[in-house]
Amino acid sequence: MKYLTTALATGLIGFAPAMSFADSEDPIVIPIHNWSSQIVMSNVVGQIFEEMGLNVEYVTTDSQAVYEAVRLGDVTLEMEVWEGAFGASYRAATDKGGIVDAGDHDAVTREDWWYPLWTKEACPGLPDWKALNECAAIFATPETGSKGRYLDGPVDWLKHGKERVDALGMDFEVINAGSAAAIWAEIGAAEAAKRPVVVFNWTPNFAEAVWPGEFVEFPEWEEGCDTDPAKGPNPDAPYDCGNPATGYLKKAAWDGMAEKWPDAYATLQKISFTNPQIALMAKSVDVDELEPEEAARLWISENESIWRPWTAQ
Ligand code: TMO
Repeated sequence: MKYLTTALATGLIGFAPAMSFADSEDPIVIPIHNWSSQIVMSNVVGQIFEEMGLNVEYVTTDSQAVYEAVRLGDVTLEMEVWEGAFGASYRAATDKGGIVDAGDHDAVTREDWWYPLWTKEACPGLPDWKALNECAAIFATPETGSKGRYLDGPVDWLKHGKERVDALGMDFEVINAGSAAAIWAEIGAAEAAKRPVVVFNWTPNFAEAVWPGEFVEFPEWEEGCDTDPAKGPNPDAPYDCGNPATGYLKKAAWDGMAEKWPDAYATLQKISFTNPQIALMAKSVDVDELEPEEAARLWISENESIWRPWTAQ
């Protein structure tokens, strides 16, 4: 009664958000990783949940270990399950139980070896991987000796660059970047002199609007290429294929989420971002230099007609 009186007196009831009486007041735990679109999108979703009157907590986690954390309910969901980087960890967690598929985003994804278009002037046979390999010497650096330098992603993205180089007998040395920013710095440093460079990249991302470029075409991905040596051109080794060229981008959740936060789970299932939306989330941080929370607030304020319907029960 005291609460009600106070609430009436301060006019709070009239302005109360669409409070969810069914959902738990415990915080929904949202994991944050090391690339910009995932951080911005996770904040967007967290802010949507807060608009619904729910509590949210963010934790920085390893992008492979997170699937075990979701399965155990230590974190509640994952907003960006990229098929190329995380399909194997997601499948492994699914096989153990405790993690559910909360639906795919509209976005179609690709993650693989990539070069800015000027690289093709020095290696005209691109994007074919065999042509790239014949050009390996133009990518050589003091660090890699006679071999070409390939800058792979940070180790937790587990791109298996080394395994691929071995499986396909390539004259490249794989170097893991310490962060996504190191990849953009490598491209930027090569730009003025139009120096050939090959790095890990992905789409949707901001990079495609900044540096026109192409993915290297490796032997086409087939299911099981990362586990079954028989798949792909080398009968004796796994990882002898490119990553999926039209991969999924999935949302995943702890299987207890639907019961503990039913409204939030229903909203999560409806959430779907497109390639341009995700590229813009990355740009807001990597080019426009907003803080991810700020970028998310901006997205929320400019796109209410998109996200509000996701919250309707
Ligand atoms: C996981 N990533 C989108 C950076 O390839």
